[in-house]
Amino acid sequence: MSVAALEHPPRLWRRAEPRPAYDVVIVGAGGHGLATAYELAKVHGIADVAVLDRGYVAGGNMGRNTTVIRSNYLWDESSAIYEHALRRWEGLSAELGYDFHFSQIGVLGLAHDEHDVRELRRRSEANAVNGIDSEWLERAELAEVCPILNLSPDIRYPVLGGALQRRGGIARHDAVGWAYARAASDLGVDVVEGIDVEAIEVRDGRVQGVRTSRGTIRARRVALATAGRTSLLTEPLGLRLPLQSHPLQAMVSELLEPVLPCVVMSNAVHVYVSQAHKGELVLGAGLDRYNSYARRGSFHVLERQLAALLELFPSFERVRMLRTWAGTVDVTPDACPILGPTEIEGLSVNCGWGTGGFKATPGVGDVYAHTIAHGEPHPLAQPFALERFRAGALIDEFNAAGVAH
Ligand code: FAD
Ligand code: PYC
Repeated sequence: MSVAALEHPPRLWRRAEPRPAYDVVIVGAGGHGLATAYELAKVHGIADVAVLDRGYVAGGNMGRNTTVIRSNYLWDESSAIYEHALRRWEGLSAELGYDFHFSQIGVLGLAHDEHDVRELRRRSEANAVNGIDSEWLERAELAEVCPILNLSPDIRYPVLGGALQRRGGIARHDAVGWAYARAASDLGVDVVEGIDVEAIEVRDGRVQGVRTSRGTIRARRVALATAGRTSLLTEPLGLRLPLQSHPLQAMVSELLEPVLPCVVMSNAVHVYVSQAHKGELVLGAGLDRYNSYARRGSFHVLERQLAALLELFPSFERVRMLRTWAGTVDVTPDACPILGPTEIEGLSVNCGWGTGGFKATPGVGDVYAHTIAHGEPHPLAQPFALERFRAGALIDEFNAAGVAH
């Protein structure tokens, strides 16, 4: 391939100026907003769409996550939507014409005590019933999957076994956002960066549009894809969402030769780690416990995750960390999303993905687009309606969420 062919084009998507009116305004140019716009245009023929972002494409959680993709959730409702997404991931690079390094290197969840063993085995069985690949591996079998993992019985929390989803993996998160932005833009969607949506305009119970830092934009339908900042837009409408926003931090190391063959996650000692294609270790841990919209977190969370990393991988002792950052994640009382229309006609919400929405991106795209296009939830979204908090039909996925909350 010539050097010119390898060069990145100067712009991937049109630099759009906001127009005074659209059929659909999507707030948030993270993966979810962009994937939704793409599906609206491609599948439903609705291209009179603007995606508005106060920052830049994939500058929110989309470009800040640790890129773990898997579908091994416990309950039928959630494993169905995540598996739908995983199947979409498997063909997505070809569909969008962009190589964002989706790699099914496998995701291994470790068990360190009897409770972990019971929960991971239970989840593997539940996954098997739903046709989702997940294998329980005894300690002796783990060395084959991850030779550098510390399997000594003499550590603080010895590894007792693990659940492996071989079809799980990683992808380059920001490039996924760029791929969707380009595809949506090519289909006529306006992707507008640097525009703050200050309020949603509602009259007589019906959405009218949005008031932004660049003037009012009228819209028949407004769809939020604003993750940790969603309540800021819904509260003034009297629409209270059971969401708490927390910082979630991550970090990357210097570049290493390939050493880590799969994603490894441990809820007990609390760290999760993978190796990106370029060679960095990408790792994270639990939430910062307090509520905050600030995209920074506390040092002790970083310190503890590094201690956990060294316990599991003593060979990383001299690895230097290059960068830390944080995103604002939106956590619900059952660690599941809120997805669907609201009591305000024309307004729908997609939020509450918390620490796990990157993997859902392509699934959210078509499920949310369907919801917006038809004014009613896609069958996969139905269990995730806001109504479940009134009805008490919660879907507890805290164990499968993979991040201590
Ligand atoms: P975002 O990408 O955050 O997009 C929301 C956008 O809305 C932002 O760009 C923001 O600027 C914009 N916005 C907000 N308010 C306004 C406004 N008023 N006006 C205009 N624009 C606005 N998930 C996984 O599946 N696997 C992981 O390994 C994983 N690791 C994570 C690690 C970290 C450190 C973090 C922070 C998150 C992680 N997640 C993970 C969660 C995942 O990143 C999110 O659930 C997912 O990216 C949410 O996608 P989104 O498009 O809804 O949100
Ligand atoms: O949802 O798998 C996940 C995850 C891993 C790290 C953060 N979230």
